[in-house]
Amino acid sequence: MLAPAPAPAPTKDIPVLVSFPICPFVQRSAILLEHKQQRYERINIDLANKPDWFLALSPTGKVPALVINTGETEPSVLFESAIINEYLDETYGKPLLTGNSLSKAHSRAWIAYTEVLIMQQYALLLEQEEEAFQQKLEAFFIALNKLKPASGAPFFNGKAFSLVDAAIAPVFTRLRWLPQLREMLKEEALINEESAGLLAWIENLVNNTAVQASVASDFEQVFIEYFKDRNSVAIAQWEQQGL
Ligand SMILES: N[C@@H](CCC(=O)N[C@@H](CS)C(=O)NCC(=O)O)C(=O)O
Repeated sequence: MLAPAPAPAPTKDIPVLVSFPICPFVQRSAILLEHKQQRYERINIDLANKPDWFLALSPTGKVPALVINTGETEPSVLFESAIINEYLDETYGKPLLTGNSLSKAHSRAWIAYTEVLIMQQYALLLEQEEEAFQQKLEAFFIALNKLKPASGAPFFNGKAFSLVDAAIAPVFTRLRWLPQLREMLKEEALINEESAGLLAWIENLVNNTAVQASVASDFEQVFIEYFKDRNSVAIAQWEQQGL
C-alpha cells in the first residue's frame, strides 16, 4: 500500500504528474516528459484509497492528472493522458504533432486505438482462468497486429518519435510478461513482412531512453506483486518459465 500523498504544490513551470506506479496511462505522459527532457515531479497516489484533494482536482478520479503552475493564475489541472500529452507536446520543446489536418487526425486516431490495446492487455494480465487467458491472448495478438508502423522505420510515423509512440510504448513495456505473445509475434514475423516491422518497432521502443526512464526503478517488482495478488495466469506462466 502507498503512503498517503500530500496535495501537489507545483513550482512554476515544473508540472506535477499525479500517478499510480504501474499505470500505463501515466507512463504515456512520463514518456513524453522524459522525451522532451522537461523537469517534472511525480506524486503517486493509492487508487484504492484516493486522497480527497485528488477527488477534488480530477472529475474522473483517474490518473494521470497533470497539475501546472504557469505563474499567472491558480494551478491548472489537466486529465486524460492523450490530452495531457498534446498539451506537453505544444508547451515543451519542438512539437511532435505537426503536419496537415489529415496527418494529425491520423495520429490521434491511432492514439485512440492504443487505449483499446492498453485496456485489452490489462484484462489479459488480470485473467485468472487458463482457457479465458488463452482466448484473450489470441484476441490481443490480432488487435496488436492491426498496428501499422511506417515501413522500415524506427518509429510509428517514420524517423521521428511521435505522440503515437508515447501512447503505445507502455503496452510494449508490458510484453515482457507475455512471453507467449512475443513468440507468436516472432513466428508471424518469419512469414509476414508487416509483422517483422511491428516486432522491430516494439524492440526499438522498449529500448528507447525516454521509455526506459518513464518507470521507477522498482516498477518490475511492484508490477509483479500487483498482478500476483490478483492471481494472474500471465504472471504464473511467466514465473514457471523462469523468465
Ligand atoms: N482514459 C484515461 C484512462 C486513465 C485510467 O483508466 N487510469 C486508471 C489507472 S491506470 C485509473 O485511474 N483508475 C482508477 C479508477 O478508475 O477509479 C487516460 O487516458 O488518462
